[in-house]
Amino acid sequence: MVTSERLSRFMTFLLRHRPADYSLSFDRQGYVPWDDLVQILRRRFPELNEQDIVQVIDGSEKKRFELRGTKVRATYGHSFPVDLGLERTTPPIYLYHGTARDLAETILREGLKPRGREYVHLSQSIEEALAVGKRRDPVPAILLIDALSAHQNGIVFYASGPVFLSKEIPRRFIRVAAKTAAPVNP
Ligand code: HQG
Repeated sequence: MVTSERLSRFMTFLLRHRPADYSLSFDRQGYVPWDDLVQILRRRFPELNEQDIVQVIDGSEKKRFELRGTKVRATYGHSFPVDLGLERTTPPIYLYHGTARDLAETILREGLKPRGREYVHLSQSIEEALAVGKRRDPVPAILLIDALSAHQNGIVFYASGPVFLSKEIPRRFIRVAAKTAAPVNP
């Protein structure tokens, strides 16, 4: 039986990155037909039933997926242009970004950029940023973003579930979080 984590990972891969090896047709909002997704997932995990997929969607604390009628999409993390219909939001005073220590040094010099994705992703808590950063570095660096100040200076923020998104954060709004997991220059 496939774990829900593995299923979730494969779903985010399919829905965020539009891999050429799988024939899924995306609309402009990033939705694909539910039945087509189910078919691809079943081909990979034959024992899967639709309820398992719904559970992954409903069980995602980060609200990674959105099921609307007969279509489904990823809510963030896309590496191709998609009209998510996000509403601008006023962010909290601070947001956090967890990353590898070497990348943090570049970010402090250049600012935060979306790299392979459409947006940069920001966390509401140091704990969440730590979890994000640990994907890249066992002892990640945690950057503190002066989000409200950036917003007041024209940087646009969007909320997607608990995740905040922005196109780019200039370096003047970024510093090392006081309670960082590790010094950026150990
Ligand atoms: C780095 C997952 C050098 C940035 C996570 C990050 C998150 C720079 C990497 C969500 C840079 C991009 C997104 C610069 C940014 N120079 N490196 N100027 N600006 N970077 O995966 O934030 O759990 O696209 O630090 O948990 O790691 O899968 O972004 O390391 O919420 O739902 O470039 O994806 O969500 O990597 O992760 P990513 P991320 P799920």
